Amino acid sequence: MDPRQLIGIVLIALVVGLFFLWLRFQRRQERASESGGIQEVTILVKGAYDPNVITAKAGIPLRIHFNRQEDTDCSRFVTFDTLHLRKNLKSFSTTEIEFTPEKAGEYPFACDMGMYQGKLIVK
Ligand SMILES: [Cu+2]
Repeated sequence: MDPRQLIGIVLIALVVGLFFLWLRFQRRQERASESGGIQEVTILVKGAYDPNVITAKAGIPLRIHFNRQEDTDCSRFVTFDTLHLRKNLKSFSTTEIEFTPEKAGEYPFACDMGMYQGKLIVK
C-alpha cells in the first residue's frame, strides 16, 4: 500500500474518533418542564448523565427522574453534595429524586467516583 494512502486512512480515523469523543463529553443542557406546580426532568444514566446540565426555578418542587440503563458499579449512587442528597439508583429502571430548590445557585451532582458529573442550575 502507498504510505500516503495509509497516512490518509489514519488521519480520517483520528478525526472520526475525536468527533465521537467530543460528542461524548459535550455538555447537554435541558430545562425542567413545569406543570401543575411541579418541575420535572429526566436524566438518562448510561456512560454519563444525559443531559448533564439541568436548569430549574427556585421555590418550586423539582422531581428528577434518573433513568439508569446500565448495571455498572460506577453509577449506582448519585450524590448532590451541597444539598446533602444521596440516592441509590436501581439498574434498568427509573428512580425519582424530589426536593424544592430554595436558593438560586449551582448544585453539582456526581457518581461516587466522580466519573459521571452533572450540574443543576437553579434560577
Ligand atoms: Cu462512578
